[in-house]
Amino acid sequence: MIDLRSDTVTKPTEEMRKAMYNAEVGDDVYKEDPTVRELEETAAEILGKEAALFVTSGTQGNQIAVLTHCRPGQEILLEEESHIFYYESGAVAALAGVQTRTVPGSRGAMDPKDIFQAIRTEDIHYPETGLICIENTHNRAGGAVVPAANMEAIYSIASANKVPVHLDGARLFNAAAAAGIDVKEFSKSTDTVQICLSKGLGAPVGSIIAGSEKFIHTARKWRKRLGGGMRQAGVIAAPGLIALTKMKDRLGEDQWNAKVLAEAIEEIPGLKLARQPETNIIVADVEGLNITSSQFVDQLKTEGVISGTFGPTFVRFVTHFDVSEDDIQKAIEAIAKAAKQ
Ligand code: TLP
Repeated sequence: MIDLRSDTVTKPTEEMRKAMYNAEVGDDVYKEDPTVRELEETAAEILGKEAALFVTSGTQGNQIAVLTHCRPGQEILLEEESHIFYYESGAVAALAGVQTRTVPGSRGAMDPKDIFQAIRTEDIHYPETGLICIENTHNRAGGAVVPAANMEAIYSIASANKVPVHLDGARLFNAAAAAGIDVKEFSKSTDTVQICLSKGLGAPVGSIIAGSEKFIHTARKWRKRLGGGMRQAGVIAAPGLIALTKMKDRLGEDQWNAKVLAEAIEEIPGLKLARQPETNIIVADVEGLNITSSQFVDQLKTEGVISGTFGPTFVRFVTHFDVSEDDIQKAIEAIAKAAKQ
């Protein structure tokens, strides 16, 4: 099977497994795990922040950020198809007790003018704006790169209004690879950042949140409350360290494979691209085949390729470390066959 459902499906490399075996460990709730500390320090440096915290998942990282920045009854601004709004099971309402105010995006980028308009002024009737969330790359926009200049413009409006900015950078290294810039060019326009080690970077588990020392101090407490205080977590931090330091330089390969796949999909009768791919995510529209996305996904599975539904007629394909150039050629043939049936 060629699994193009998500870049979350990557298996740890041999080097990662060896690092897990050899990892020096301690009790991380007492901050005594040297491997976790090394991962957190390395991540903070790469992201240009004072401190960082190793968390269990991207969702946990985003939720800890919202919980740490906000108080119940506040409002958060976020793009209308952002992961925090769309895919986190309503957690911001269930856990942080904040309400969401969504802002439309163009290829995932919110217009700074809309952000300016949406920030609440002081009024007894209004909730306070507690946080602005940006997502980069933007998953539902088809892995689109939110330009650094757009983030800078939003950050400047946010700062002028004393509203913090959180970046859901689950695939931030993909954005940096596609834009040809350092991740700091994005993270500098944020107060806090969440990055996933377990997506394109290939670690088996874990995410990082980074921000000021003060923020991370409180975030650590929220992580504990959520049951995310881990003990000898060095065994999972060790592959994360390899992901962070060695795997980010190969993301261009995934993006190249995505480009090859997207160009081929465009040529298949009945299929069209729903989004222009910029990184490792391709969204195809199967409406022209007069079938639903789930029917297409089922059909394609019988041809040996796993994909995911992304709307009634949208199908998502994600390239990653465990998919070779050769697999992409096989996937193209399978997609063409499935589209014919
Ligand atoms: N995204 C997953 C699914 O949840 C949709 C995927 O397969 O793409 N932020 C963004 C932008 C994400 O895409 C994801 C995962 C997360 C956060 C959450 O990360 P995890 O799965 O580690 O909780």
